[in-house]
Order: sequence, then C-alpha cells, then structure tokens
Amino acid sequence: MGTDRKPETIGKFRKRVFSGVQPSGGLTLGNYLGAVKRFVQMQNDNYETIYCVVDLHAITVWQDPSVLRQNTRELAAFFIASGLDPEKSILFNQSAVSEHAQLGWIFNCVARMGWMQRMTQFKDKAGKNAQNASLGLFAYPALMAADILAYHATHVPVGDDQKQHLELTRDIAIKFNHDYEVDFFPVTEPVIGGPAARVMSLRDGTKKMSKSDPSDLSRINMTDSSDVISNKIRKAKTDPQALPSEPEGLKDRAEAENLVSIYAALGDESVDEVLSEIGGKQFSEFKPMLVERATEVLSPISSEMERIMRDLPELDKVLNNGANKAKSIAKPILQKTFDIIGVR
Ligand code: AQP
Repeated sequence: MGTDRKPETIGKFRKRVFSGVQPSGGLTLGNYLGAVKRFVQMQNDNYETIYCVVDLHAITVWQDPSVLRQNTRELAAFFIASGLDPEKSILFNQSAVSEHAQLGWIFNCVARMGWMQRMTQFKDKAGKNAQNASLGLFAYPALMAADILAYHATHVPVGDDQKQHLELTRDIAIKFNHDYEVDFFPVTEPVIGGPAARVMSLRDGTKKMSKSDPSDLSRINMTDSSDVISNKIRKAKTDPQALPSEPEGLKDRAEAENLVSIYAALGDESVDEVLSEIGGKQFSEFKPMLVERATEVLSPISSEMERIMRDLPELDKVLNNGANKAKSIAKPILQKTFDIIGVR
C-alpha cells in the first residue's frame, strides 16, 4: 500500500480488499482472468489490497507435501509476475498467519450445518463419494469467511463460482453480529463480473475451466508455451456458424461465447466491441487472432514467473514480510473477537 494514499471507508469500515487462490497446482487462464487480473486492477485503484496463497484450503484434498511447497511458491511467483507489487499489496501464505485457522474455528461454530449442505462446490468436488470427503472440504467456506473477515475486508474479487461462498461469508458476519449484539464484522461485497467472470472449458462450454479437469486440452495453463496454447485453441470445440456481430447471436452457442469472452477479457474490451470487430468471421480466422492475443498476454507472465522462481530466498522473504504485515492487522481483530465471545 502506498503511504500517499488516503484510506477510504465504507460505514465504519476501511475500504479493504482480500482474496486468495489455492496452490492446488497448475494455474489456469480462468484463475488469471477471473481473479488475479482483477486483483491487480484493484491494487492499482484506490484500495488497500491483501492477497493470499490459501494453502490450508488446498489440503482439503490430499496434497503431496513437497509438491504443495513448490506450488505455493509458484502461485506467489504468479501473483508477482501478473503485476501484484509487494510494496503496494500484502502478499503472503495463509498458514503463516495462524489467525485464519483460529477465526475459522469460531466461524465453524457460527455457521449452520444446513448452510454448508447447500454449497454446490462441495457437492461437485465430493461427487458421489461425499462420505469419504474430508471434513475440511465440507467446512472450507467457513475458513474462507475467516480469511476475509480476519482483515475486516469490505470487497472480495473472485470468479463467479465463488459467489455462493461469499454469500455464506455475509451470512456468517450477519449472524455473528446478531448473536453477540455487535457491529463488528463488515458485510462483505463480492466483486464479480466482466466478460471472464466464468471462463469455460475449451472442450465443453457448459463446464468451468478448472485446474483439476482430467483433460489438459480443456484449459490453458499459465505456463503453457505458445505452441501448446496454439494447439489447444486450434482443437477447442466450436460450432459451424460464423461469428455474429451482436451479443444476441451468441445465444445457445456456449463454446463460441466462451472464446469471444476470453478474447475480450485478454484485450480489456467488451464483448460488444469484439463482435463489432470480428462479426462475420469464421472460427478458422478468429482462432489465430485468439492465439496471438493469448500468447501476447501469457508469455511475459510465464517468463517472469520463471525468473522469480530462480531466487527462492528472495521470494520467501517477500512472503514472510507479507505475513508479518497481515498478522499485524489480523491479530487485534482476533483478540477483539475473543473478547466479544468471552474466551481469553
Ligand atoms: N474458470 C474460471 N473462471 C473464472 N474464475 C475462475 N477462478 C477459478 N476458475 C475460474 C477463480 O480463481 C480464484 C481462485 O480459485 P481457486 O484455485 O482457489 O479455486 P477454484 O475456484 O476451485 O479453482 P479451480 O481451477 O476450479 O481449482 P480446482 O480444480 O482445484 O477446483 C477464485 O476467485 C475463482 O473464482
């Protein structure tokens, strides 16, 4: 955070942004366009910004310890390579700030079973084997609420898939404030939108692009080379029609809509603007344009990630400094929470 900035407030709460990404391996274009690109925009607007590698969320599904360590640093490198500046934003690793887990437990006691049972992401991730899923996977949205509310964050930029979890965060804040007759936790605003709020799979325009999809052809990874990006976009599912000039022409054409939205988001354009430029073209003409734009955006990020990963002590230093700054905000908030609920 620049020292020259005046803190803005919303009601009694300081305008503050928090968001996180799981180091569960392989970062996708969905993570970039839906989340990290917007983290950078908010850092450069008049917000105090806190961004976290949420490693405690990643272990809700078993992770190989050495791979998790590597993925944690790679994600931090991705943050920085994408434009997050440790001088302007607080960047850190969740497990380094114990207040997250402590507040998470308190929120486990505030959230209701019925609320958690409605979470569609748990149903998707646990699948048919819900009895065998970890308790952590079920309770994860309460920890996510703690991540946000440990900083009294007022705004959370996320992809569309996280909307339901943010509603739960709001419900937890409201119930806590109500049960203890306080106005202590802010009711956080989700920041979701733009053409890439939900980037879809390249193989199936009705499914979210996801790092855990078994098909690598379904996603663009942030570290894919230009040849790989070109191959994946060439093979991306489309339909036989030409591209329309108006957004209505994308109706019921999920794959076409997805590719156009990705193109728009990569170039900071609206879908309308893009369609007025490319309307009437066939996919055979449009796909090379998309490859070029994707390569232009992704190549510098992946080479910068490689450069950062060559100096791990420096990267660890950045994360440690970030954790100290994060702790200095979260600790008094947790202390006050203890006071309110009557422990300590
Ligand atoms: N396809 C997407 N479109 C838009 N935003 C997306 N995000 C993820 N996928 C898309 C956003 O990225 C942020 C971090 O997500 P995460 O990695 O912590 O968890 P996730 O949403 O579960 O991502 P994945 O890729 O789907 O991971 P797996 O496969 O492990 O479940 C969030 O803001 C998310 O909205």
